[in-house]
Amino acid sequence: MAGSETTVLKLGGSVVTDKDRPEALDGPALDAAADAIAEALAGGDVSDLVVVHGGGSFGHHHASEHGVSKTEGSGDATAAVEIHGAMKTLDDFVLARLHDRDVPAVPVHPFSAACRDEEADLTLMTEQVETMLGEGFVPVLHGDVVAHAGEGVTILSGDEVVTAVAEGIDADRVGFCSTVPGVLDADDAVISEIRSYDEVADYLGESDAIDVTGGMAGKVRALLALGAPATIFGPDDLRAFLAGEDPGTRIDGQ
Ligand code: IP8
Repeated sequence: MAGSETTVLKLGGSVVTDKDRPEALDGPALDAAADAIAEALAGGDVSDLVVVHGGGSFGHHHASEHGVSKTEGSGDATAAVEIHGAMKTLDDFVLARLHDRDVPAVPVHPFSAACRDEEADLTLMTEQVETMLGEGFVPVLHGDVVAHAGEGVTILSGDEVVTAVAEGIDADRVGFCSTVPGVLDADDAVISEIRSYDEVADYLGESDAIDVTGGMAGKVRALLALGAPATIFGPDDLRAFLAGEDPGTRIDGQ
């Protein structure tokens, strides 16, 4: 039993959608994730839970059609609404599968709750997320478009949402359910723990540039800077993570 621990869980877009077909859900994978979440909540393994999902074949498809990325913006309102709309469609599927299992999930759309300044620094409002948790809801956020000073809108990845919401609500645990079982070493074995970037620079590369591709190097750097331990694991380990275990790779820079 986790008491009043707050957990932020990211469901990777590649886990819950079929990335090869535009706007295609991976129904069985989403069902399996929703089952694990519902059981963990019902069994008291997690208490305060925030879910964040990525874009998969919904957001990314429309983002590339409109030439919008984390750094390349667009001032076209139609582009912004189409990308955001695709993410809301995916979000509706995620909410519906959670509701089917009596999970009290409610949507939080980052487009209306976040912005980037001219240095691309992100501000995400989280008071509403805390109030929702206090009322017993499971807030569900997602990657989205975000108003970006000087750029119109740019893409806000689900990973950035996870980091910002975890910091904003002072989360105790952060989990990334991804298509890989963790951070892999040169022999493709899962590295069980990372406490500094130096330990993995040989596998992930030395570059300290901002990672615009959503690759593992940028993710590990961001998670080392987070005030809470984070775990990266594959879909088969979601139950174990929610039960309080650290499957896959635990990243703790504190
Ligand atoms: O899949 C991207 O989120 P991610 C969201 O977490 C959009 O990178 C709108 C493409």
